[in-house]
Amino acid sequence: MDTALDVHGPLTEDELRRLDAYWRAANYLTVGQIYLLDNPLLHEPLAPEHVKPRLLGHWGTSPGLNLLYAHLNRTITQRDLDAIFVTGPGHGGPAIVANTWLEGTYSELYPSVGRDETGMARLFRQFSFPGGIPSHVAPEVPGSIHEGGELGYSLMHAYGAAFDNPDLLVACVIGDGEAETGPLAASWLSNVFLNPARDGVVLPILHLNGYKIASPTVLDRIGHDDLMSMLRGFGYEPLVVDGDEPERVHQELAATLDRALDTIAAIQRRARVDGNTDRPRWPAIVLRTPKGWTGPREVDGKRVEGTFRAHQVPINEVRDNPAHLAELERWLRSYRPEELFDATGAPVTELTELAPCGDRRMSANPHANGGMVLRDLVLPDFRDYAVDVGRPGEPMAGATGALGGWVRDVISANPDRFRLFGPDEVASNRLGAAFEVTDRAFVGATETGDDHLSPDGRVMEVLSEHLCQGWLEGYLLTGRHGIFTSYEAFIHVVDSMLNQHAKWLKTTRGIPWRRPVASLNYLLSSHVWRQDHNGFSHQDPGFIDHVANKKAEVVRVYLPPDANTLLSTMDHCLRSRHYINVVVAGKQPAPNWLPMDAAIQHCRRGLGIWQWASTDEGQEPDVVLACAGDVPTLETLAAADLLHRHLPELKVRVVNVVDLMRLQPASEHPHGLPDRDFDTIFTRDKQIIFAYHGYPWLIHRLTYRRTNHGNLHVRGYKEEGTTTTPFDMVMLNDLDRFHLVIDVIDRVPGLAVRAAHLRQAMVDARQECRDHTRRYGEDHPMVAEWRWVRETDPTNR
Ligand SMILES: Cc1ncc(C[n+]2csc(CCOP(=O)(O)OP(=O)(O)O)c2C)c(N)n1
Ligand SMILES: [Mg+2]
Repeated sequence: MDTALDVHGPLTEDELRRLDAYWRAANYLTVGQIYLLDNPLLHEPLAPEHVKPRLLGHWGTSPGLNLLYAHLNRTITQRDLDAIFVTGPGHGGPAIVANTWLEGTYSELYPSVGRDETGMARLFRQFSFPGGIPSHVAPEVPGSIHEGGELGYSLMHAYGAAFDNPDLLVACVIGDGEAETGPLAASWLSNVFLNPARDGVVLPILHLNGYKIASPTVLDRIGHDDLMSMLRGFGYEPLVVDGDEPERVHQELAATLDRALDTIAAIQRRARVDGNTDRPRWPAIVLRTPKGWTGPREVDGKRVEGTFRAHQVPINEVRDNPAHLAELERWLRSYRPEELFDATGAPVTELTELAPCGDRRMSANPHANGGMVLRDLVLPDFRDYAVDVGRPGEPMAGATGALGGWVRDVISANPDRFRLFGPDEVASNRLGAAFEVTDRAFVGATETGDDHLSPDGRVMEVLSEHLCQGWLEGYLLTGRHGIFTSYEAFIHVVDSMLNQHAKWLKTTRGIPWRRPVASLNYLLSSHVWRQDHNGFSHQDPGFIDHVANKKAEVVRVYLPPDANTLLSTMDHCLRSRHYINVVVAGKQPAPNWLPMDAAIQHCRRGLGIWQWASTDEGQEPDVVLACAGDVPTLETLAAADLLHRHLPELKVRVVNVVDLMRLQPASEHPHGLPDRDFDTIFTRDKQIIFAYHGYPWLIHRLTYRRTNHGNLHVRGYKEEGTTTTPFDMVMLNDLDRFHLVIDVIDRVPGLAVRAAHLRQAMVDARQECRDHTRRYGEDHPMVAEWRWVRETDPTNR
């Protein structure tokens, strides 16, 4: 600030001067990170060798982020707020890094980057530098729960963090370009699910700097009134700060933040003290300031400040172009670093005093390092919810229905740290028992006849897979637990979000100060094989393939074949940390194979021989029938039954796989079965007919290094489907019992001739079953009523 000002606002002249100095310091440190290799305090005239050879990073968003960070610090200190900062335009990484360094957190966690001249030089050098730190608000950045590399998820992460955190303020900066993404556009709805009494608060701050990379932003150009109407329509009270004169903007922003925080406090008081649960109108700030503010106005005759040209590095070819070098030096010196840093390079006391202390610093807030505040779930004993399996295949019961009772009691036992998320499918996925103890969270208007809606609900149902995923990620990253239940086909909607979360988990594993968080658990029901109401559009088991591409140490895929194995699997998943667990299970009535003890044993093994279904005990098998998934397991057992009846001399081994990653070699995945064990179970040279839930190629990918891979033949979903009966679906994909028998006959040496009659009978059976569906509209009794009848010793299961 060059002169004393006559701008009115809540800041005294001294406060204004100090806030502005803080902002200048953060801006200086941001530009330093983008440009400088050396000479961090400009003690010498800037020379080409002081400048990085590759100029990388994003300047445009940074001054706005720095401004907001400094002002939030002021309110945190003044009101003793518990606050975290979510940076939607995460490409503004150097801005947030600068602030964490000013607060001291950065040097506490990375002592080699101290708050002195040497540390500052390292801070600058490491940014976007080989072997250094990434350019975004990546996991390495203290206080970050949101890297902001893939745009669109800031506001949903912010809401996820606020749920069940009544004292937390989540300040969420949303890029105006980011606001054009589908996920962000849906995120405004989140306030309808936020309970002002029980949850914390999100303060959305739309950073309307007018541009994205190369174009103006839609929200900047639809006109002020429409933007205000949009935000009001979503239930917010928009508060606008608009300007390009620093002193005026400082005063306006300080006044606006005060107003927003007063409103928030009043809303919370109304809900918490007066018990008023009406949907409040939460404040949202619109900050309209120039993109690349305080940067070069013009470069090479073209306007830069306040345009899209400020997005990344506004002055290029600095090492070779003396005019550019001079312009960079002028820009850096415009922040007057000599006033901001002392002789040692440390920020002057006047600045450090402005930052909050200890855990109140947004960069040190424990909520942003969720594992630090994570508490284990109280888990009821899943054995108490077991389906009583007397003999294999009985009783018929839906797996997710059996799980529902346990999930209900998990909700009851953990009223402040567990939620169930789903796009309107909790009841449809047979987890409706949850509604015996809770409701769907909802603070919108309710009408008579609505089913289980309440502001206190712990089931988060919104028809947006993006929101379910984003809320859950935010909830997990701030130290809580949850399950996301969805249709198998439509979970692909969040493929890309899963990528980002998997990257976050992988990276944070290698950051010592980041504590492990609870796993992200998907329960995919309504799966490919049982789309009785629906059809081809609802049939896609490829999410598993997508997940299998991710780093082995963070992904797990489970295909429990029945209710008891599902219970055991989910208990395991909710206890696990820092993984992405994908569980696929059926919701329709289906045979149950294993009593609870055997189910637990089987899940511990991950895959194993089902002795009771096999006929090879004590001998070499002639063929291995392997299966993974509930429907393939049923077809495999029915095929084993046919083989036993018609070819009693054939020695059949039945292997079931629950934990798909067991198929990989131990060198590829921590769950991988050692080769010797794999060879023992799958043999080194016998034919393997593998009935798999999803696309067959995945089984080949996972097993291609195994000794006996050449004899492995996989049946699975091959993109054939329609609205038809369950058995017709498996027939359409050649996964049915008759086809599996045909596969055995065709593959096992010597059978082709000997079993020609049986083969023909199988072809005929398929035709008969197909005809039956066309004539009667349901499956033939020979399959619908098939039950496992072979006598077995129950202790062998
Ligand atoms: C989903 C997604 N699409 C595209 C990009 C590439 N990208 C990076 S920054 C950016 C522009 C962002 O503009 P805005 O949100 O307005 O941020 P700011 O102006 O503050 O830099 C784009 C398109 C991305 N990171 N993520
Ligand atoms: Mg923008």
